[in-house]
Amino acid sequence: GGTDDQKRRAAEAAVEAVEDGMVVGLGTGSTAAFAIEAIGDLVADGMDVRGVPTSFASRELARDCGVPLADLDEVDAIDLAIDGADQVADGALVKGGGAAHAREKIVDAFADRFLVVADPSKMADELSHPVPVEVLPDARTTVAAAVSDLGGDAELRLAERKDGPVVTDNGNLVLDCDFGTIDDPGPLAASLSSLPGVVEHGIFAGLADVIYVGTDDGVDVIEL
Ligand code: DER
Repeated sequence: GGTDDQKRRAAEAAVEAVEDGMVVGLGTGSTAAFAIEAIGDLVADGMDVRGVPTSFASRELARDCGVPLADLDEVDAIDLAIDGADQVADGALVKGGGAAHAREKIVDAFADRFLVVADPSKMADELSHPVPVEVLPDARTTVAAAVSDLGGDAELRLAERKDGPVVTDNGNLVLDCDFGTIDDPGPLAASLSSLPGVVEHGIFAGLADVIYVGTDDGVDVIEL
């Protein structure tokens, strides 16, 4: 993965787009965390910003950083969403490393502008990262079988400091589905969405508006 300096540079560059009065979608992961901290600094300087968190983790961090929170049903619009990615290729993303992609996709897709914050290790010519798929617990075997029929290899995401599987904020499980190189993410995304028991998958195609890539000496900004 990238360095903290690269991640912080990407995050702080994206946060420059935050203006007084905005509602901002708060992404999940270590890169988005730097954005939440930077938004906390703006609030401390007197800016009126409300954050819509995408996970338990981003909600707790926003609280610690003093970012006022709003729920999705309290806001009319989300001006900007700032979120990380596990892989970026030609504007399409794989997300879900933090198992938060169900709520992330709701917020990121609803936002008027979706800004992705990344480091060079995330950038690729084609998507090849295993695709996280959140499933209803009872559907884990039927979805795994369907993923196999689609040419993928589904692996139940096990927890690190808990026996058994990772359980999402929504109480579901995650299958990490390795399809190898994904030549055309759109159709695969549609196939995954149609599988019974799939809550959400981590292919974010056609959603991102700008990619901020933090490098060792600056930030590359890719307008999509
Ligand atoms: O879970 C997610 O979707 C995160 O945004 C993830 O994709 C990126 O996390 P990172 O910034 O810690 O690499």
